[in-house]
Amino acid sequence: MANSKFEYVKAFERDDRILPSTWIVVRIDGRGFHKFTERHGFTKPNDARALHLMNAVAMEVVKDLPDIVLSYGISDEYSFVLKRNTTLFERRESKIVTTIVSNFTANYIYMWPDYFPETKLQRPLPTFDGRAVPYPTTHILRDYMRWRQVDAHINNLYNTTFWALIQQGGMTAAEAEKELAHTLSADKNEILFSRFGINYNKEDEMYKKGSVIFREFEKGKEVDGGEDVPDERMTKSQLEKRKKAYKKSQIVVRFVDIMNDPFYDERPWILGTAK
Ligand code: DGT
Ligand code: MG
Ligand code: MG
Ligand code: MG
Ligand code: MG
Repeated sequence: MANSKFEYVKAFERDDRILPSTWIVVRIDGRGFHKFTERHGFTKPNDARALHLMNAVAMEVVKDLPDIVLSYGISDEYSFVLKRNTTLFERRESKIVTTIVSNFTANYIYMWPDYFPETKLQRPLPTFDGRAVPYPTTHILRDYMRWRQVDAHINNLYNTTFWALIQQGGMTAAEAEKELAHTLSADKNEILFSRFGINYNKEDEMYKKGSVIFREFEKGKEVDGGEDVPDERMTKSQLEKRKKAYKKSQIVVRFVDIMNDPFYDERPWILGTAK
């Protein structure tokens, strides 16, 4: 950039680099999706097309930013975990968040017709907000993931029961809400089973667990995404090796438990081995 007497305006910019060696979670969330889903005729409580679209979009984001080691999606939101030692955009918060948000939004609109061939997108077009939160320990990051998955479970059990009462039980929304006030999980399971013959355990795993995106490697060719050394401290050949391994790895979406150890123990390349 050429020097000019106007350069001084740069001094007004804020340094927003995120603390080094912390896990960075970027969570994006659809803006006003209550309305958006109504207007576009989403099925209730879950629209499989919409969730598969969210997953396909998140996959594109992960392909674009290989430092994302783990992602988790429910409803109109997605969380992206960047590896602890990422140096992406010098860890500048606004650059990381805006890049992910605009990539996600652009892909959502681009891929919409593949998932909703019969529904033309209407204005206001879907947009997403985003935030980045640094987590200093793997333990806290794991609790963040648990928080989102517990939320998915609680909401889905509630919504499944709520809509069964309305769609199959003929209740109004107000009646269903009243029926469910002060009920526990066991009560909702019971309502579903005894009144509607629905065994909640047999509901779609994607609805119950949410969607988890991560890398699978060929056996023996795993590349650590969590606890590895910063890129600056890796040799050229190490970087080259990782690039090759990443190219050969498979980005997958699974509907699995991320509350407990097995998911992470079986895949130490995601977060490393610390707990
Ligand atoms: P916000 O995020 O503050 O701009 O406002 P909303 O309206 O996006 O609220 P939020 O994000 O708390 O809740 C997501 C909304 O999207 C909620 O009203 C339910 C709706 N939604 C998400 N997934 C589905 C779906 O698969 N089917 C239907 N029918 N609605 C869905
Ligand atoms: Mg909200
Ligand atoms: Mg929203
Ligand atoms: Mg939401
Ligand atoms: Mg530029």
